[in-house]
Amino acid sequence: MSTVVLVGAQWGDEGKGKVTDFLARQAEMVVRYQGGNNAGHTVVAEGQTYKLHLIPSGILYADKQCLIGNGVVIDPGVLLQELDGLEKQGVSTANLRISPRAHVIFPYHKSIDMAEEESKGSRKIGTTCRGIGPTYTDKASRVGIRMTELIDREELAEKLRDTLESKIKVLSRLYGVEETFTYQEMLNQYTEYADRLKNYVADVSVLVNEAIDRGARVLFEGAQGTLLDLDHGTYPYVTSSHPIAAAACLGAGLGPTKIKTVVGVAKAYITRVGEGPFPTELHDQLGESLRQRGFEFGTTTGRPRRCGWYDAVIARYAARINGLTYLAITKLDVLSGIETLKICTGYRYKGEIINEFPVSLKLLAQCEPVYQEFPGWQEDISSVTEFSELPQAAKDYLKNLEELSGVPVAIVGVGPGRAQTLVLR
Ligand code: 2SA
Ligand code: GDP
Ligand code: MG
Repeated sequence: MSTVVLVGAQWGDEGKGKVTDFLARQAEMVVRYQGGNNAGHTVVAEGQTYKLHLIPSGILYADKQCLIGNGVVIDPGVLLQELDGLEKQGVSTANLRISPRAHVIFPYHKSIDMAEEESKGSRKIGTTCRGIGPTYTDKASRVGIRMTELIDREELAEKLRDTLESKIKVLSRLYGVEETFTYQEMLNQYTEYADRLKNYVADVSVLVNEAIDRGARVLFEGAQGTLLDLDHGTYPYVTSSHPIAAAACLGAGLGPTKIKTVVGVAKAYITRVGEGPFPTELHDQLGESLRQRGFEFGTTTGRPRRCGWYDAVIARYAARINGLTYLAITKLDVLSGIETLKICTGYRYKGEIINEFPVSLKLLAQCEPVYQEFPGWQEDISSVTEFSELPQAAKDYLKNLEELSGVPVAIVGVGPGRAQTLVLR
């Protein structure tokens, strides 16, 4: 491993937290480069469960530097809660650094997120209502407040005065929401946050490039997934950042020539939380059973996740968009006990077979999955430690999944714990 970008190859929640924690053993530095506390990355280590939202999943190792890049949006109250929670669990956060260029989430961003969702009615996106979209909107509109301004009292006071007034007007006039935020209260609260966070602020781009140039192993941890990418996902049912591999460069401040390997994390089936078309979704008892067995509920919001068969059209799309070197397949254990397994190999649309993931959502919504069927296995595989110990049917399922996806499988998850990980390559 040299410079590795780890991305979600589906609609998020593929198990990126677990795989990052696993790969972080060999890294010196772990970097988050997009998203915010919409993300929920679960790591189970030494019998403890950690739910990380903003802090990179490498934090559980005392000797790894963990960086939050400029591409991330930060809710400082949530970040401080996460820091306190980790310290309480005995995890040191001394090695965390935050980019001064990262944008800050304020309470009005959350109110706007909620009001926008409400106003869309049945066309709502199903956001996490954490203020992510409105914060990236402010960044693109060049009215956002960054960490560097947050930790400068005068700049914060001035920028917040300008912004807050206009946001209260927007909420009232556009959405009929009367907020009772007061400037002084918000300023006091954010000044308190700044006092606690300022020692973590450092130039992440400099740190990352220095580390790579001295030959250190750096791991970039994507949040959400390829199909939630603002450009390449199922727009408009996407997040407002770029969960794909290319964004690691933009969101941490390095050039593409420095990335060597891209690992796509995918479940052995597929899930989605939030609205939007989903060709292989299972609306029956099997979908419900996958949700229960895989414990498919949002790590941040607790929302039930929609479940379906593994979709190789999506896998091939993720391989192309991210330039995947390897796949890490998680949750193979959840498929134990199913008599016949299916993998979607293409879509049927008006009698024609489509092999490329469509752009038009209207078209995607009318696509019917074409499946290949494979025999399942009955054995509990959660204590298997070597690929060779897997039942033959599980080995064959993985082989077929690999061939249909067009990317070699390097890692297989057979449970949430660190030890429940098989290394194939
Ligand atoms: P947002 O809040 O603006 O980013 O929402 C836009 C869409 O992105 C989806 N999204 C997610 N999908 C899967 N997992 C996410 N993280 C949490 C988790 C989600 C949770 O780990 O389980 O707890 O509900 C995540 N974050 C954003 C979202 O569902 C919208 O479709
Ligand atoms: P992320 O957002 O991609 O990090 O994924 P989440 O943490 O939101 O959701 C993945 C869930 O699956 C978490 O509860 C993990 O602990 C769990 N998980 C990860 N890998 C495996 C696996 O191989 N098997 C099982 N059973 N659970 C897993
Ligand atoms: Mg998640």
